[in-house]
Amino acid sequence: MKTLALADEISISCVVKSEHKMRIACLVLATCACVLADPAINEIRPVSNRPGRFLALPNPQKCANRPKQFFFRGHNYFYSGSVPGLSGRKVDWLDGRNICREYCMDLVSMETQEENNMIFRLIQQNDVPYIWTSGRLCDFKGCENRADLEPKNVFGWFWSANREKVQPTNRVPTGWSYNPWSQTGHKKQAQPDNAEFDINQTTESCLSILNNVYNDGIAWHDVACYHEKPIVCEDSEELLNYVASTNRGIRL
Ligand SMILES: [Ca+2]
Ligand SMILES: [Ca+2]
Repeated sequence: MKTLALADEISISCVVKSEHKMRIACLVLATCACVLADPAINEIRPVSNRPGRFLALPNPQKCANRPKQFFFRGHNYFYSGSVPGLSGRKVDWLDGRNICREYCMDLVSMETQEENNMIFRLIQQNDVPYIWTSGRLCDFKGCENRADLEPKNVFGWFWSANREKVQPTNRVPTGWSYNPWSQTGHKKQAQPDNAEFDINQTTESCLSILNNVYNDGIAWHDVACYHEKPIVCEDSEELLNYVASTNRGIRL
């Protein structure tokens, strides 16, 4: 079974960048999904021993007291390795999202080169081997018959945190001066290369930043989602707004 959380499935039709009405509709749908809190999930794992996993709801108390390690363009961020109680923890991609979501955050999304440079610097300065980001391949239910997502390895990536498309993987993104995807990896090919599929038929559906694992510096790689890594969380406006609107007077 290759399905993802309902919140992602519902909103995948919303993977369009700046259609205002569409985005409003997506926000409403995503919020409903949060409120209903029953998105069934079966994660892609070679051996599935954790069926029926869910997307976590935000915890108002944790949102109000979330770690605010650094601040950029209106969002707070933290690296799990710097947070007491989380340092030393490595988690798979969905657990990573859920740790962040309880704090009204989500895994980090690098929509601009400036934000990406900041995250690369954090990784370099803290000597972090790798992290999860919210990047996800649209390869689950709801992604079929979408000509705009083909071929998937070029046009099929999006940021789960806000459902914005990741720019095409095979060129320098518009507004950037370099391609953040590594030009090498396990198969000595440019990323994303879906290399693990050849080994055990597990798709590399999640976006990780690796620190020089292939002697390639700090760069983006597609990686199978079951691998366990530290995380960087970034404020989720959607979850913060939801908690603010349902908890009168809360200071976030
Ligand atoms: Ca971001
Ligand atoms: Ca790869």
